[in-house]
Amino acid sequence: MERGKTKLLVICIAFIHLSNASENLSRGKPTNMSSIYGTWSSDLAVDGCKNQNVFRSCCMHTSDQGLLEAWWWVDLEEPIAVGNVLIYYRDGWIHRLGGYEIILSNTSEWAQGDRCYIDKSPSKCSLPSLQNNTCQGVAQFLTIYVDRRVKLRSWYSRAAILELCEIEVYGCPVGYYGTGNCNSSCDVSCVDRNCHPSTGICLRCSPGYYKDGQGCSECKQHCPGVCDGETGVCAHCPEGTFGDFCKPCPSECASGSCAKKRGHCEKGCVTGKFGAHCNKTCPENCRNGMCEQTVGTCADCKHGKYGFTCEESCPGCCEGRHCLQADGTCAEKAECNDCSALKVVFPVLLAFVIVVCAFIIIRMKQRYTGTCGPAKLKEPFYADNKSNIELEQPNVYSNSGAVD
Ligand SMILES: *[C@@H]1O[C@H](CO)[C@@H](O)[C@H](O)[C@H]1NC(C)=O
Ligand SMILES: *[C@@H]1O[C@H](CO)[C@@H](O)[C@H](O)[C@H]1NC(C)=O
Ligand SMILES: *[C@@H]1O[C@H](CO)[C@@H](O)[C@H](O)[C@H]1NC(C)=O
Ligand SMILES: *[C@@H]1O[C@H](CO)[C@@H](O)[C@H](O)[C@H]1NC(C)=O
Ligand SMILES: *[C@@H]1O[C@H](CO)[C@@H](O)[C@H](O)[C@H]1NC(C)=O
Ligand SMILES: CC(=O)N[C@H]1CO[C@H](CO)[C@@H](O)[C@@H]1O
Repeated sequence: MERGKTKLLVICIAFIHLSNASENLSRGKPTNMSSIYGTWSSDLAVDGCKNQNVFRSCCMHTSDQGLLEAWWWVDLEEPIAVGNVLIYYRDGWIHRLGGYEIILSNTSEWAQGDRCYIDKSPSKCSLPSLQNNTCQGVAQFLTIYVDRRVKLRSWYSRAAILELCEIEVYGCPVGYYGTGNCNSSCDVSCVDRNCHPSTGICLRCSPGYYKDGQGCSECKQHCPGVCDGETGVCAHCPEGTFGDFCKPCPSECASGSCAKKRGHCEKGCVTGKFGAHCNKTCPENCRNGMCEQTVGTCADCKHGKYGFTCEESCPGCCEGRHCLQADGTCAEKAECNDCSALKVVFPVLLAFVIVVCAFIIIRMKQRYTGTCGPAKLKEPFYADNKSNIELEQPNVYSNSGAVD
């Protein structure tokens, strides 16, 4: 409840600021300081009078009694995203400001606050009486502090004394930005809606977002809610993703998982693919499309092919058959010869046999014409004789009973 009310109040105040945006955020705000000299009170540093002559009653002044610390603060009355601070110092007395610090805090206990600026000017001449310093952070109190407990440089005053004529704090109420006009809203992706008062860049990004140029971007798709606010690097990538931003593993990795860092496929590739990222295709003649992952040599070749990548055809007789992958020699030599016998020798042989048979048949036919076959074989004597003599012989011998 209390928190909600405060928020509402902040929004209302912010709205007032929108309508008076050109006003310095420190002007007329409550102030305090460590000690006072004469009538030069702390409020004179936010009265809008920038005259740097201390006798014009435009500057505050702390005690001149040789104190070793001096401070002055302004209460901005709400958390302000501070951008820069203008300091108008008393002319001619800048050695008293040397080595000063600007401190941002949320309470008047400024010593525990953040030092947003520390002067390190090497000489009096390098510290002009009008200072314009970048001082970034969210705070309600802004303190100027001089410490002479240790005198760091010879040109510094011995005692700590502050004579601020005007302090202008530039910034915007938390949640708004705009140059000299806080009329733009900081993005929701900024932590607590805090952004740089003039650029609108998030001071920090909300959980689930990271700094991305001017704004904050959502953590990458596969890195749900847990990335580094500055770099966007994922704290933890889920299985199946890799790299700083949890990119999906290559789809060709076996079992869809890959090395967390660089995304190479540790568990091999899906069939037909090879390479560290499994994005290369195995040679087409690998048996079953499978090849070795690093260089893509085939584990085995399709029938009729050989070589590391199975580009070569098995020679001659082995075509369409298996030959050794290493050198192409036929794996089944005998079968290979049979194959050639059948293909070449058999038809020739067949033709030859046919021709011979035909010849014999013709010859035999010629011999049998008008004879009584069997007798002829029993009469070797007459083999040399003329056929008409032979023709008459069988009758003679068969009649005599010499046959059998
Ligand atoms: C202002 O500072 C003085 C010490 O210099 C302190 O005693 C006093 O309480 C402070 N006032 C406020 C309102 O903080
Ligand atoms: C003041 O409080 C805000 C939150 O309201 C916080 O963001 C900021 O860091 C604080 N500033 C300092 C100087 O502690
Ligand atoms: C102070 O510096 C800021 C940037 O740091 C700049 O925008 C602004 O104009 C300067 N103001 C003066 C009066 O020089
Ligand atoms: C903010 O004010 C400036 C100048 O007054 C104007 O140009 C700009 O459009 C305003 N932006 C918004 C968001 O109102
Ligand atoms: C395979 O992927 C790697 C890493 O993404 C890439 O460098 C390479 O060029 C890709 N190769 C092919 C053939 O696509
Ligand atoms: C940006 C802005 O509003 N600046 C004003 C701060 O206050 C002084 C007067 O003290 C004006 O002169 C500036 O213009």
